[in-house]
Amino acid sequence: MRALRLVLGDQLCDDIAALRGLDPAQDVVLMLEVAAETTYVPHHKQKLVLVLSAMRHFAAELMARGIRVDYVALDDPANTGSFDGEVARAVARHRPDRLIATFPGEYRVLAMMRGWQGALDLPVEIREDDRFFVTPAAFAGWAEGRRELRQEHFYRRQRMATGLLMENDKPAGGSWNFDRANRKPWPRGKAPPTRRRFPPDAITREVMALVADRFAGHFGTLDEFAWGVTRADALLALDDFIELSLPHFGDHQDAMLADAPFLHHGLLSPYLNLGLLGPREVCARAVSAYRAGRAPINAVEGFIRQILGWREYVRGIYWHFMPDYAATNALAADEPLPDFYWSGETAMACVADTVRGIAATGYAHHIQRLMVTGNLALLWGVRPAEIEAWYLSVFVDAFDWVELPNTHGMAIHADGGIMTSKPYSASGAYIARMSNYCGQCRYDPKRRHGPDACPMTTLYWDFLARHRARFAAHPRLRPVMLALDRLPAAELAAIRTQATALRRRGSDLGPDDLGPGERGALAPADLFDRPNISRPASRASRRSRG
Ligand code: FAD
Ligand code: DLZ
Ligand code: SF4
Repeated sequence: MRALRLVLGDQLCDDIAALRGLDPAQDVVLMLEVAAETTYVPHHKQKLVLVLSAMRHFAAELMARGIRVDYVALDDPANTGSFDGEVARAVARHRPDRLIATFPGEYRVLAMMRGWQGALDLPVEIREDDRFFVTPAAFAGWAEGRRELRQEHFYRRQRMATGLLMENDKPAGGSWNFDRANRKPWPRGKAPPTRRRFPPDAITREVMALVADRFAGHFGTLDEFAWGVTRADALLALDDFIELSLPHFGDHQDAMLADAPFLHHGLLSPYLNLGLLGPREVCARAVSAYRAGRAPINAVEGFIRQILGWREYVRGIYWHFMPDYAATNALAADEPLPDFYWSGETAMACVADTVRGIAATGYAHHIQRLMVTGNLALLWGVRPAEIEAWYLSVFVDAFDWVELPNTHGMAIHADGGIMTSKPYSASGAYIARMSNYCGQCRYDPKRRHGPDACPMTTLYWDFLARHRARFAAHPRLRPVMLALDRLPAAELAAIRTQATALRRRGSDLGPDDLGPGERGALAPADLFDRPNISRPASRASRRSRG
């Protein structure tokens, strides 16, 4: 045999680098389901089904085209459970001249791959993953000598380099960024759109049974599994998005609505990240819709920026700064992750709805991730590794290269400002403006302390006070710092006491802690100075990097 060609679970594309030049007469494609990858964090059950079912479909498609695939299933009794073990067994089985792989999506996996040549005494070629617009080396070239690595600068450069949404070297529509038009809340009384679902086929049902049996303790439910698992499914999802949702994507990009996790978002990240769709084709379709007059510039520019800008930028940041990036903790956050991130049991309507949606679908849209669960983790001061393990576990689209910078950098500012010069911190007022959550919540987003105070708001003012020295000089935070300074000392003290009590409890006030009649009667001390509830060991501690 000539070449053994490794295809990982997030490299499911015909044109992946490792498959280029494949000789069907002599080469074998290697695909591995391994226990270590299914458990390095307690992945959502739907993520396990999505990855494993998509891998099985992809292998079947290759085989149908006459390509030899050596597919090691998770329940193969001889399966050693790790990439290292299975690659070694496959090399012994096939005795190839060389192993060809594509650059992986995780530093952890790259470290493994780099050990194979020595361990197996075999040439190992790790090819560039050219599904992305920008290579890690090109990103490093862009980053070199810059004082700040801002996404907006990177994005403009990518627009010019690719010509996407450009007209004679000028940005289409006369502006690089139309975000100001993209902050409308969801119209009151308007029903959310119905999005396409993909009913599980026989292969997916088989994987669902495997996951239900073997990963019963993992987060999330399987009942509503409706993700596509093939390229054909992903193309249908893309068609639907371009025709039905892209025209509205911009207007409501930042809106949140209870019981409606999808709205007009792309729902494309699982397909992009697994390789079932390519970023170039997705961008090209969006630009064509704009040129044909079927989608407005604010929508198409906003969408292109997410893929050509943010997605490429976070990957660049990941490979540029790893492995040290994951270890920073600029705000000295040291609180354990509250249990309600897993259970959804909280009286905070915004958090409960977001966690409920994630458990049911493996998905939350960007503003829920950033401004609800992310903002709360930032304000609460959750330890970076714990909140990052949560994000990596619960989303079907979560892979380290994209999850880590978004969480560590964008959401919790643990990188000290590499990604954003100021944290995305917000009080309940932001959530009240952009959603219908607060109307259904027993807290009041305007209250900073006291029994009805919104925990987001309490923790926001506490956050500003705790990090005053660090952020006081930031021009965009100056107005809130002035407001902080104007708070009467007694009020600030009450806020800080309440924030400490919230953290000590490890939860907000549980739904049964107060009857409606009692709310006004209890002073904060009565509510919070109780013994801490017992907390099971955090699942996040299972995560290991390195
Ligand atoms: P849309 O809103 O329709 O956006 C279109 C596409 O743009 C997405 O499919 C995605 O590929 C890309 N995109 C948008 N924003 C980002 C971004 N900030 N970074 C990278 N790509 C982006 N995205 C993931 O793919 N995997 C993750 O694990 C992940 N973790 C996140 C964690 C946090 C704390 C935050 C704030 C964001 C995270 N994101 C992650 C980014 C973003 O929230 C998701 O890409 C998006 O919600 C996916 O849904 P969609 O396809 O409907 O996106
Ligand atoms: C996420 C995941 C899971 C759950 N299972 C597998 C697997 O069994 N085999 C595999 O090749 N990949 C899996 N993945 C993706 C990997 O954990 C990892 O993110 C990628 O290999 C990095 O490119
Ligand atoms: Fe969330 Fe506060 Fe609004 Fe309740 S009041 S939904 S906790 S922001």
